[in-house]
Amino acid sequence: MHLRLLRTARRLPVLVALLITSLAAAAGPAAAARASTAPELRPAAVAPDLYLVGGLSIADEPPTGPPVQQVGIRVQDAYGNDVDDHDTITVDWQTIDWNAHAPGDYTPAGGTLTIPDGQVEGIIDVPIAEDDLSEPTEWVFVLLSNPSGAQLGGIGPGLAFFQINDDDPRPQVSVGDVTARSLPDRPRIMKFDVTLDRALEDYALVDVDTADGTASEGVNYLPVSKTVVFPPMVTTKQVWVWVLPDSNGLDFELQASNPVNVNIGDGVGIGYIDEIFEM
Ligand SMILES: [Ca+2]
Ligand SMILES: [Ca+2]
Ligand SMILES: [Ca+2]
Repeated sequence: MHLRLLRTARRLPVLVALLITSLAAAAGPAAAARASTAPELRPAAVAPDLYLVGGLSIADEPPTGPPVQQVGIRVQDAYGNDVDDHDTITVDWQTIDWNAHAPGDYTPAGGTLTIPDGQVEGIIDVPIAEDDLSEPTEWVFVLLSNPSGAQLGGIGPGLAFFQINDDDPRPQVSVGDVTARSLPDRPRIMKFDVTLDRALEDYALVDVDTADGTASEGVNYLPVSKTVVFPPMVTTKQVWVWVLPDSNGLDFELQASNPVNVNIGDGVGIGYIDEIFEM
């Protein structure tokens, strides 16, 4: 083991010298070609460096049917200029979920894209799905691979992506009413349902605060002030309020405010502290 290390160490200067020699050899003709101004000395068969560049395209979730989103892949030189004079270019492609998910948001797709001579752009078609779900803005990657006639460029490199804008309304958040009697000897809990009228594929927030009606905070109930968090696809959360003894016949409110990602529907729940019969 030590002998092998020693031998490698002794060869290092030789290896470095070989590397420098080969780099110099590789750079030599190119440097000479750049330095020369005589056209006849330029290598005639050297094609310009071409790159396949995918950008961001934007799709709208359609109201009906599964229309197709077109993702453009452009042929550009090293300076970002479009190039249409090139040999036939081919590249494989494949869709990949980012925060959009196939097949609910789009139809997964893949294939080989061909960009003929004379065209500066090739188009990839991806079907977009329709749903009734309220969603955040979502993105899908299109991963390029195995290019022929050009290199992978742009972000990634070799990545394009497209955005899907949702077309479904935001949920409405409501606070339900609660009726319960207070107990003579101890506090009891009133459970308010805070609900979304439709599912949301995103987080939703809303503040809730108690407010006096005929009942007074600290005397008939303990005040609550908090933020209710709905994780994605959760439509019901409960807020508990402690009602103090001997408060029957009075009422207070639980009020919603400051919604995030939702709108407020019936934003006031009434807490009726009443003499109802309980099983
Ligand atoms: Ca989605
Ligand atoms: Ca929709
Ligand atoms: Ca939707």
